[in-house]
Amino acid sequence: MSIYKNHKAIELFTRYEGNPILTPSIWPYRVNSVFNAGAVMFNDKVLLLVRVEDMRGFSHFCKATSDDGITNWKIDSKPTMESEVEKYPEEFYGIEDPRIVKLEEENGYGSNYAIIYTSFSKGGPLVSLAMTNDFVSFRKIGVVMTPDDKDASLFPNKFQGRWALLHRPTPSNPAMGAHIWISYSPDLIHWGHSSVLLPARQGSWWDANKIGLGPPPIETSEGWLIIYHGVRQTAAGNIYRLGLAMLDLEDPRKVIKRCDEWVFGPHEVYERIGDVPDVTFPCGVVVKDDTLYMYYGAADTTIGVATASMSSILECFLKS
Ligand code: M1P
Repeated sequence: MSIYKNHKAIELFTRYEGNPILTPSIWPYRVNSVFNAGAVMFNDKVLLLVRVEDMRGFSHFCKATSDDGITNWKIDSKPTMESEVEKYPEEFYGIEDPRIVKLEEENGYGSNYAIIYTSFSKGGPLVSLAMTNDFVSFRKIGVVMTPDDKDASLFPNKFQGRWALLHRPTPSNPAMGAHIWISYSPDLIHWGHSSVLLPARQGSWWDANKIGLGPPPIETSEGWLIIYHGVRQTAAGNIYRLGLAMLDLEDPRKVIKRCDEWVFGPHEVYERIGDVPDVTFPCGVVVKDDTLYMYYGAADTTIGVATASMSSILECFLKS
């Protein structure tokens, strides 16, 4: 139920009327919350790698699959990918917010899928990488960006022989703003040639001071579509809304366009009330025909899905 009954703000995405589609109450084991899931098409099903927060407050990942990406989710009966603190001490306080990318070029690991996620280390959040072919066994590569850094994803292909990573380092001085950066690597391990790609705006903008990547970059005829979150700080707390940008297909350091208005934000009760109120936070999409399915964490408690046609998304770039 929306609290904005006759609200005239037009949002690009349409929420599934049965939202939220995944909740802690349907989980096969005892959990606090399920949110911020990576998404991919796998064996003709939609596969979500869901961030699950346990009753200690630590997160792990659990797989859920569905034929239509909306209903009849089959959820693993136990955690699918967990922290391994002995081998990977950076995962001390858990693993969070996975983004899944099907790699289209040889990567040296014999794996098709990269999972880029936040490890919550004793030194703060950082970016980690794991590989898989089957979403049953995972090969962890380890840390790729040191703290504080999160909200990261690879692109599926290399650019002039180098992998590219979008990520969001947080400066020690918050007044500097937290921006989306791009970095490059020849081998997925050694990263550099870093630069700010999308800066957080300032003042009263909806995406002032802190932004972060949402799902992995989406290849379109017009460029790499980026869905990102902007964090509006208010006297009542933060509001996590979503905006769009388009990057050049050949050279993603070039921002072709960034839309001014947000395209999605917390309206429904399950988005406005939860462990962290007023949060819409997608980490994964799948595209089927002309429809983009966006899976988003709602109030850090449940998962919703919203859809938009790719053509209507591309039209946004003509308008603003
Ligand atoms: O609570 C909202 C989100 O806060 C963090 O995101 P960011 O650092 O970009 O503000 C993350 O912890 C995320 O998991 C969480 O949903």
